[in-house]
Amino acid sequence: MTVQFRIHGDIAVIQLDYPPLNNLSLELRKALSTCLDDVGSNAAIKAAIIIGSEKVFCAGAGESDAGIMDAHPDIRHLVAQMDSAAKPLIAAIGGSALGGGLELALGCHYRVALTSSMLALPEVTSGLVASNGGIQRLPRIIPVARAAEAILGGTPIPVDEAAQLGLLDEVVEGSLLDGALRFAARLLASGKDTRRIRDMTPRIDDATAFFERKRAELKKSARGRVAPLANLDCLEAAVTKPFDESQDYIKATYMQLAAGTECKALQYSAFAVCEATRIPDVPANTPIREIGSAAVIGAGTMGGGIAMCFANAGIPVTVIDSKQEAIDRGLATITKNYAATVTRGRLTQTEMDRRLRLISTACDLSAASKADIIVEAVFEDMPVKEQVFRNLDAVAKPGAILATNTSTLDVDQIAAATSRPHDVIGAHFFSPANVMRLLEVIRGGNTAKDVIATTMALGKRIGKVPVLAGVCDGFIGNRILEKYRVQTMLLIDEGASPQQIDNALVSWGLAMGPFAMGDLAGNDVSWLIRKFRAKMGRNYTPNPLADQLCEMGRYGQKTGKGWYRYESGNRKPIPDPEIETMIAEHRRKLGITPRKVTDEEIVEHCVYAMTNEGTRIVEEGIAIRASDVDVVYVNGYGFPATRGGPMFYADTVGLAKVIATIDGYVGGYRGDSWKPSTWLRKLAGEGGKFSEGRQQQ
Ligand code: ZOZ
Ligand code: NAD
Repeated sequence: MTVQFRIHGDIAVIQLDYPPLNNLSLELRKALSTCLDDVGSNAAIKAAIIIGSEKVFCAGAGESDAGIMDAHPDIRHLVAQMDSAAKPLIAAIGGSALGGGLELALGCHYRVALTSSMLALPEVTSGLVASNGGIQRLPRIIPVARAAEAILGGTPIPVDEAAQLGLLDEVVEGSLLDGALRFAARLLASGKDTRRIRDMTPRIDDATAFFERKRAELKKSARGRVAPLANLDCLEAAVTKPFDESQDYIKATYMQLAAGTECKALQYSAFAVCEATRIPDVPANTPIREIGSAAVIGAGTMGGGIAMCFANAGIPVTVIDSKQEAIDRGLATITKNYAATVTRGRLTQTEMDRRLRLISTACDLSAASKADIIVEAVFEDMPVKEQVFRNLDAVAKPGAILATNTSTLDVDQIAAATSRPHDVIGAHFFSPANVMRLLEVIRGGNTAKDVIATTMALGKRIGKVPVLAGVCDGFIGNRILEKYRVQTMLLIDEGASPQQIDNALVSWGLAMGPFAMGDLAGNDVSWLIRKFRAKMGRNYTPNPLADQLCEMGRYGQKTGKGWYRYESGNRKPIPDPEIETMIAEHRRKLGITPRKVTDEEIVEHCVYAMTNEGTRIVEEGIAIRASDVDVVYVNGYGFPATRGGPMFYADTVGLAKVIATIDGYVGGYRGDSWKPSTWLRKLAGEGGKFSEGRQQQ
């Protein structure tokens, strides 16, 4: 069944019944169109209600096959049929009315909704535009400026506001159907008739000035994205041109966007996240351990954020640190972060209090004895971690998962400090741990399969995107980061500044440049890693500037100074002349006369360094597939999903061009820092793509 048709007195009820999301499949569209014809031809029916379930009205197209989407009646024609119906149509919205779902509701003459409903045109977030009348009707029923905000951000319009703006005619309490029937009866009694949004006039004072201003704003903020500007162009056409005239332009723009790289990259990114949970030797039916409580060791930058992840998911967590002042500071930071979210209106005070109640603290490791999972987040120092795991082995209950948040260290060596290496795993969170979606799960040589399955499942439960990696120095993410940061330091040698590098990468689409990111994560963490590598004589690349920075106590945001300086209570990086002097002195010592480095070469050096190392990581089996590298970078390091990730991006550039560019670097300044990947060269020679093979053969 796709649609149910009932008659209540003189009101027809057309119920979308196509679980789980009432997507606008061809079958549903045909059935709905037939019901609309029946309403029109039955003289006893005076009005009709279109309703879904109380959880979902309709979540849009849900189909990307152009052939099926274009088959008659396509969504646009179905909405037009509704719009031109001779009897009042009322959309009764429960739950989500997203994309095509909201477009369907906008094709009705009236709309009522439950308070729990979600109304949005999120197409821009998929690199698309709402081409079935949504972008034309929304700015006719609510003010253009507010419609622009909702369309360009793809964000929901809260129900209360929707009612106030006229997008909803009534907010229903209790049963949605009863409320809609009452509304329809009142409507008929009042003698009101159909009311077509397409005939309304968009509300805006000076359209030319508005769109000019918006375009200038977007050019700055879109950071290489195509869809936001395309949406703005369509919105302008929708507002300034007659309804039918703008329709063809919007449809053509949709087709262009759907065929474009940005939309494909976003589709790929979503697919890659699902793919990452497929582990060949750990099938989906692997039993998992029950996780009812957690402990986190270390109340520093990461420990606090990790504790928030557990509390946010309703899992009680004990934070343990050897120092009471570290606990006090950690708890204060957690409270401050929650309070900021409350202030922004994204969390209620009650929910904040509930989450804080789930977090307890202790100074003694024995407080972890009842936890089902213990995540260690102490200093990045092997002897310290080994000691913590030795102690945990003595106190943790049998079957508890012992996880380390190490950034780079050998998980097998840490596991060897315990009598239960099969229970030990890496659970690598990313800074800020409460915000970044990635959870890099590191499988040791002895890690039990149920421990892997449980940690991957727990990752999903706490709202993360889990990706499995093997043991090596830095795993997937930081091993690539190391190579990328080497390039940034060489670009500094040559003449670039930290802010030029950060700005170039942010303008290209990264959420944050590498220097601001170092300040966020703590430059002291990498310093500890360098010292350890130097001591072990393994994987050590000198970084005199970063060492000097740490010797000056410039650890980053946590000390108010790093590559930038920070004003109290503000995370905005401010360039600091002290750093310019330090860099100038460094170049003088190297005997380098600075040259002009272009933004293009900054982006190319950095991104190709990621691709090149990502390739090796797949070749060595540290990552299961190339798309896992992309998932790590998009969800853990702010790489733009609109470019897919460093591997997908290389595909879009063309692998032959990428390897030729890298070969060119080998002959340039510190060319010895590049080791062009043999797999990349082979694949380029074969005319292949990472996103076709995905898995290393
Ligand atoms: O700028 C966004 C971003 O995604 N930046 C990239 C961050 C990144 O790359 N992280 C990875 C660091 S590397 C790492 O973690 C691995 C590691 O092992 C490092 C170890 C050393 C390396 C060894 C090398 C060999 C970001 C999400 C940060 C901010 O987003 P927006 O620009 O959209 O800003 P807002 O203001 O809208 O923030 C969104 C929410 O995030 C909260 N937030 C921001 N900064 C925070 C923070 N929370 C806690 N701590 C911070 N520092 C902010 O409050 C807001 O929260 P809600 O709840 O109000 O939404
Ligand atoms: P941090 O210096 O901010 O915090 C470490 C905390 O551990 C301190 O509060 C310290 O008092 C406590 N501690 C030290 N030894 C302890 C012990 N024996 N018992 C109990 N507590 C102890 O460090 P951080 O940045 O939170 O990093 C912690 C771990 O997470 C490191 O392994 C680091 O590599 C990793 N990591 C860091 C980041 C980042 O961005 N900072 C990201 C991912 C992973």
